[in-house]
Amino acid sequence: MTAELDTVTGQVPSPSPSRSWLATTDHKRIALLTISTALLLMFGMGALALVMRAQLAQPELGLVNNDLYNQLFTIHGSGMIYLVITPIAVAFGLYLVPLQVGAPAVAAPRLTMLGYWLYAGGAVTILAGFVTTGGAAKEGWTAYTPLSTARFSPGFGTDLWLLGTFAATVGTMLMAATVLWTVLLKRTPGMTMLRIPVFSWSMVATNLMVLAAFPSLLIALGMIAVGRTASELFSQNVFNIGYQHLFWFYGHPVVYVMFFPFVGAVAEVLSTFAGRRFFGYKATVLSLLAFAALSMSVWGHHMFTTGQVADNYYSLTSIMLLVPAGIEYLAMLGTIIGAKLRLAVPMLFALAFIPQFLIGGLTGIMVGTPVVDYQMQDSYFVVAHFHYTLVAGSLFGLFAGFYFWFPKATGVLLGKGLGHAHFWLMVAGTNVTFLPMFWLGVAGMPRRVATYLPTDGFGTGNLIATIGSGLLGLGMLAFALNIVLSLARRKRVAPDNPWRAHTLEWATSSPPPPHNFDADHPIPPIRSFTPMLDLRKEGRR
Ligand code: HEM
Ligand SMILES: [Cu+2]
Repeated sequence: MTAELDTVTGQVPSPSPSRSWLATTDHKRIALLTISTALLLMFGMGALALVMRAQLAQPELGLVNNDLYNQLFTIHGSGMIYLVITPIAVAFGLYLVPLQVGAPAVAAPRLTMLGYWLYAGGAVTILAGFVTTGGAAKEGWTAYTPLSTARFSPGFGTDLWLLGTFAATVGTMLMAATVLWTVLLKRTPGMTMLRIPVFSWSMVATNLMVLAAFPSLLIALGMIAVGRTASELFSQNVFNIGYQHLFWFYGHPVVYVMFFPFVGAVAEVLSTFAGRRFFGYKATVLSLLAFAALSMSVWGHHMFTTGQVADNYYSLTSIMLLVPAGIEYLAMLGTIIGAKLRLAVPMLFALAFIPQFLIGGLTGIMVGTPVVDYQMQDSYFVVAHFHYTLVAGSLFGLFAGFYFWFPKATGVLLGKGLGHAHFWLMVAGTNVTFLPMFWLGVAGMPRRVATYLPTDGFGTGNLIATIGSGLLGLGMLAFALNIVLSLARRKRVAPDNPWRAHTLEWATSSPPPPHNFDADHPIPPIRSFTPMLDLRKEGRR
């Protein structure tokens, strides 16, 4: 945008504050808009989960009816995936990658901004379903056919959901593409590919998966749209199975899109608070890329029980994922073992991530084994498994990164007391909510049911889970309060590098100037992936 000189004062007029945010081309502002929108939606989707948990607390409660319950789990699940965790994951990269690789701006900033607007518009479109006469979409986040056809899911809710999910997905893809472009082509001199930080590498792998996998979702959604007008399409089973292939070709990699960036964040936090370089940098980079490639070959494990896929093949590739995952775990452990750890709030979240995410990963290997999966399919065991990966894993990594980079982005540190309250309530809440669900699943409780019978014997486990979700709710309140109070009081003003971290973004001011580095905050010489640590070792900072 060329700013015109004011002929009277000779100064460049600054745009109005709202315009400078809503039509900004600064990657940091676009990212902060995305993260704020997604956090608001996270509270909304979490509130829907609390209603579900209240309904399930005891057998035969009548808080919500079956129809509304179906809307709740559909919008909760699809909202969390399409509108909360995936966009935040990509937006973390949008904020940080240009800073970490020393670029003054993101490549194609207007395309990036369009991405935000498509995403925000998509979110509004999906939620608008709640005010239509038939209610919001109710066929689950997977929208399997023929359930999602006009015959079984009449009403505008599903149409709005299709449109909104499509728009939000295109928006996320635009952001991912411009970040990838930035890393590949806009690095500062000296910043070779093997000197970009682990977090930026995790975003390279993530964005590659976004670009490779998300188009498949767009085609799958398009297929539903066709089927909603030409209903005979899905009377042929080949199209129903075909839909599942297209959906899961997207659906498995997206799970990794929702945790790679947070593994990257945890890696930066662990090495900072251990005061060491990240252990096994090259092995981690290779394993991230191998992991991303392999993730494109396992989708059929979601279709074992259709009897239409080669179980042995998909089981083998799924179990092979243990190799790159194991390398990343060893690298994380190698970074912290024997080091003197500083237990600041970001580090607490990063440390809890390690064992909790392991539970999600190992139970994934269990359901990746056909004999186990035939038994567990569509039970609460699966609900427990994926919430361990998404809540106990991704969300904890997200919070580690959030507390870590909040001072860089805003110039103030988040409060410690509320940070600790948030952390401990999350640890207790997560495990009390989701651990009993493994046993409920083994005992035979199916997922996506609005209630159960007193004779089923599911009452105790569900009551415990509901109490846990109350703790999670309190934890999230502490988090919200912490953000609001820290920003309003601005008591703990952040220096440039409050944690003594190692990577390039800490060389600039907090918050960074519009073009990331300036005369007061020049880019230091880049000789490794830890330029700030190098400066400190040379005694220059
Ligand atoms: C924070 C606390 C959370 C609680 C208490 C919670 C609770 C629930 C409940 C009760 C269900 C319904 C299970 C069923 O009937 O099948 C559900 C489904 C689901 N949740 Fe969560 N959830 C939480 C967070 C998350 C997060 C952060 C994600 C992340 C991406 C997520 C993703 C999903 C998905 C994908 C489904 C499946 C929806 C479907 O069956 O279509 N949840 N959750
Ligand atoms: Cu999968």
